[in-house]
Amino acid sequence: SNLLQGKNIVIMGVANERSIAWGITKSLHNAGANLIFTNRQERSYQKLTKLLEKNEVSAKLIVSCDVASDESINDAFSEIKKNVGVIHGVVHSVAFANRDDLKGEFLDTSRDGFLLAQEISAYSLVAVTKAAKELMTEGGSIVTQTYLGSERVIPGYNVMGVAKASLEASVMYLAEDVGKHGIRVNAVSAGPIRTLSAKGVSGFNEKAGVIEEKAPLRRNVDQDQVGDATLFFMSELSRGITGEVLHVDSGYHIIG
Ligand code: 0WD
Repeated sequence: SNLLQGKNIVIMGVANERSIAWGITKSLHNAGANLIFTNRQERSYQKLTKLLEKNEVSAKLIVSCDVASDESINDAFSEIKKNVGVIHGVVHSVAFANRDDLKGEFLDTSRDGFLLAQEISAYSLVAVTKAAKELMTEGGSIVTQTYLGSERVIPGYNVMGVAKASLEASVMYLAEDVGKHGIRVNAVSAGPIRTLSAKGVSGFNEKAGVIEEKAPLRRNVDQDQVGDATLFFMSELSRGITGEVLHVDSGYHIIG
């Protein structure tokens, strides 16, 4: 398709081939988007350039960006402005919590662990939206990635569930602020997918098993399905939608 022909879209959070952001990359690339990537670590940069080469996807630009730092975010978007100019979309696919806080009881979460999860997984969307807005002079779409652990207690998800609740509330408030500039902000709530980050959450296999047993579609979702839902949010097909959380989870969230 050519749903995103001529659109410049920033993708944050490709760590490797299993990353949700990589599934999104494939969908947006196939829709004709020009892609700009940000990643945190040198290691991810090496992996990303190899992945792009192997899949014959050409990046317009790759810049480093640690969302823990306002300076890093501002430098990244300045560089994007200098090299690309106007952007039409941002995919925010980053989160982090200490491994120790993703097992046992939520009650044991430390002050630092709580704040870290909030900073990287929720506040980062606020800071990124603010920086990106300056480059979105033709309007645009911002899409983040969330999980059901924000709406109900999912054992082990703990501090990240609370951070995702904060992320989803941020989606609403940001949608209100940037809506008047023609910018939409939405979230995709994916079912469990085996990625580097998912390995840090205790009980992953059980979670995936429950989906196969109980979700209406009786199967797990993959990165490509999240990619296509994100493409919908990036494209004009979703032009009437903002502040929304769309579940891409085989329908699991409707089951009591
Ligand atoms: O089951 C799952 N895997 C689900 C994940 C279900 C529903 C939602 N999600 C969410 C995650 O919570 C996250 O928000 O999807 C998003 C992407 O997660 P992923 O694809 O599962 O994880 P992974 O492949 O590990 O990518 C996470 C990225 C990595 O990218 P880089 O390029 O930095 O290696 O988040 C990055 C992490 O390193 N990240 C950061 N990026 C910039 N600054 C930072 C940071 N400070 N910390 C972590």
